Amino acid sequence: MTGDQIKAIKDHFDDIDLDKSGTIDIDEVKKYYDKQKAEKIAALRQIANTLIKNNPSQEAYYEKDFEKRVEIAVRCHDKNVEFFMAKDVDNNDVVSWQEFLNYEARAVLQGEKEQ
Ligand SMILES: [Ca+2]
Repeated sequence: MTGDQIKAIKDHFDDIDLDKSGTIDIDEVKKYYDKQKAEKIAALRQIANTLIKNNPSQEAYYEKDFEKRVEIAVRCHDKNVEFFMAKDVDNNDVVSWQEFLNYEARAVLQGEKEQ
């Protein structure tokens, strides 16, 4: 691990740790993924609008398709939150910097090995 890699992990941690308490709780994780979900849904909406504009007779189909994709985005959000909280190894309901670093460092090293 280089200093830059650790700094990138720390920046990511600080992004999620909204109240800068040094630990991440489930509300902070939800807020973090809520933002991603909102961006994803906005992007899906824009794609649907473009498709409908180009092919108005298929509007009902594109609307259904949009709704399905939103459903998936919502399910992904819940899974992401659950998956994130699995980093809480000592089960005290918050993810500490140490837990986060251990997990992310492992992912980085795993990625380097696979390249
Ligand atoms: Ca916090």
